Amino acid sequence: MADPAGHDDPKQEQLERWRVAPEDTRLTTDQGIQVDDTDNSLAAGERGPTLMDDFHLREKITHFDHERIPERVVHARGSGAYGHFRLHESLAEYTTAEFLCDTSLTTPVFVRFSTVAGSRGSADTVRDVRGFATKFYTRQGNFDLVGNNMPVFFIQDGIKFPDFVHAVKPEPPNEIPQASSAHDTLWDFVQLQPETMHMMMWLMSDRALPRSYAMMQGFGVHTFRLVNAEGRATFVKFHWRPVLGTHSLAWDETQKIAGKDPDFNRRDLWDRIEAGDHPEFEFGVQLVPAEDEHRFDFDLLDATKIIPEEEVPVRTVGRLVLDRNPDNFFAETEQVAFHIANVVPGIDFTNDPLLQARLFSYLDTQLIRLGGPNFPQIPVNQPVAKVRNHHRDGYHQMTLQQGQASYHKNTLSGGCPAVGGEGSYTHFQERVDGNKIRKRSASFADHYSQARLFWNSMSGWEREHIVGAFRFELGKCERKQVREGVVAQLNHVDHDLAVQVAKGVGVEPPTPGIAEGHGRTSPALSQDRAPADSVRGRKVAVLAADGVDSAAIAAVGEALTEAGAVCEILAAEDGFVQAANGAQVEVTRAMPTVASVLYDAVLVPGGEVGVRALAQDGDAVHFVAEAFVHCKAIGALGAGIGLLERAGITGVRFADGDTVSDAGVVTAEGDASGFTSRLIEAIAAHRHWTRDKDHVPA
Ligand code: HDE
Repeated sequence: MADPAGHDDPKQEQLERWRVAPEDTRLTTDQGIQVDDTDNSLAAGERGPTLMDDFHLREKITHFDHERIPERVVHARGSGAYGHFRLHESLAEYTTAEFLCDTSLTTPVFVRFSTVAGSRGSADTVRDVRGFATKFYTRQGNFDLVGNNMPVFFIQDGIKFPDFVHAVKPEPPNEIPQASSAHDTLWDFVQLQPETMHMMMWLMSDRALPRSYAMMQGFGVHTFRLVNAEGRATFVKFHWRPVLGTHSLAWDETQKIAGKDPDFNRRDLWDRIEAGDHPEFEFGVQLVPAEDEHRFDFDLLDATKIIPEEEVPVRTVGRLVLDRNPDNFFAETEQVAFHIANVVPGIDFTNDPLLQARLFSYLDTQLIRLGGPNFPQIPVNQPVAKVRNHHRDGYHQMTLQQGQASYHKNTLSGGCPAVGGEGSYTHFQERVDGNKIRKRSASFADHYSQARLFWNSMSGWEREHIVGAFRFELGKCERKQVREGVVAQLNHVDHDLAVQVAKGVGVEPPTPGIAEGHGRTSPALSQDRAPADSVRGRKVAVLAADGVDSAAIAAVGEALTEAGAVCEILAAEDGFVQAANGAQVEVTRAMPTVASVLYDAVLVPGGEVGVRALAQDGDAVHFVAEAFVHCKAIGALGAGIGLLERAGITGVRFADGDTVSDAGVVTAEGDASGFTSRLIEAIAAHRHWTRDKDHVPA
């Protein structure tokens, strides 16, 4: 089977034998017996009792009763897709992992994106870390890169993970709040565990609110090792970079989306792939020679630290394309089992104590979640490499192992499966020597320098968003001492930040002088620098009513669609609107079924009569005002400008003859020449965060 780019795809070939289509089939029991009636139970007479003989009823109900499995203890809410990884620069100098050496290979992958704290049915757009887990089905076996969209973590040692997760999850007495970190237990944990501070800066930043799974970075977080043919090891950090840039939603918007469309990111991923607008990510590595292990002012084994890109550049060596939606959510996305210990020859671990605990946890958790040791046989989990071993039996064993010998060594099966040979995994021979102690290394002690580096590297609007997030979250904490404790911690990061947060949450501003300003920045950390040159997959709402200028819709709409955007025509009611020239314009969606928060941009075409109708429609006025407040691109043509004025977006018409009245607001009175390209540019910029929007109620 070939992928959309025409390459052979051994994983899809393997999955093909498990796929079952409903066409031309008849309903049967699990035993293959054809069923004559599945709507009425077998009963003794029309009003009589149901009979035990009804094996179909019993089987149907029993299977239904057992449909649910435990959700993941963290990362329960997720969405997956298949895709392909292609290498364009060989890393053979550093590793023997074939898929990182041979640039002619295409490696099939399955990726699952997720939120962390919420339950399976929680909303996508909550403030949270996002999981970015990739299973590479390599010819040497499965390699799982189980990462996040933030490059650091809350804790340094895995033994704190249950404590941290208990603190962030809903509180025990009442299971409130769902999928939210804005509550006392999390922030109580934070105030007492200063190693969380760097990650909390990321979590309070816009990184926690991705616009799309196709617009967020991914990080392996830990330092891993690459090992080459000579046995030489190089430290490595893994990176994913979205080709569309790293872009985020506005906080107010995410909260509204959570109600309007809780599946927002899931739907976006699905729709992009269905539309052929395949999410793409560049794969990069930061390489650190073994002899440089102690070169940094932090410890490479400390997962609360990044290696600033300015110190060790990210080398881009490959690309991931997601191009196929799963056939069945449960069978694939729910049953996929990632495990950080799934590595191929040439990739090895380090002694990062967070990573070490993960090496235990993932296999252990799958045993309860997927009900026994044979989950690697579930189709989505099967490697494309051959599996041969002496593992036997257990629940749901699918393999018909032949032969008498299920032990090594044996003569009865000719000594097979044999051990070793070319391509066998050998562990890196690290020398380890030490006393058994429970003690955090002194090299892990600095919890504030990189939190400060992050803050220093933010642009003005990013800082505003961070302060707003801290104020929101701490403002939800009932206990004043928790708020005070966190402000005290923030004062170690940056005094100005601490004061701004303190003011918002009714806490006495701390005294200056605790934080040692190192003045360093890492420009790569700011989203202000994200590529913003494409409208691929951007959703544009075109507001229409009877009397609309249909020619403008056609001309601008066509240009936007050609550039890769998705235009939807919204009107008060579904069906058609009658254009000014008498033409019928088909409505994509009725306005009451959607909301401006579900779009990236708004276009108000001209047409005097149509615009007058929109100006009297509260939904339409609110639509534009809200898009303005969320800093989205807004285009208005001719009479359409009137709707912007009605919405309270001031200074539009009379901006000293200039047609652009505000960042990202694009207008044209008569001749629309240049309008479309300016609008496209404004949409590609993603958001106009510096816009003065406080005067617009929405
Ligand atoms: Fe996980 N994590 N984790 N984690 N994690 C799980 O495994 C765990 C950590 C991450 O889409 C669980 O199958 C421990 C860091 C992702 O299926 C569980 C520790 C990072 C996913 C588990 C960590 C992650 C998980 C729950 C601290 C980023 C979702 C269900 C020692 C590098 C994978 C499951 C998917 C899932 C344990 C810390 C990422 C319980 C003990 C750091 C993306 O095994």
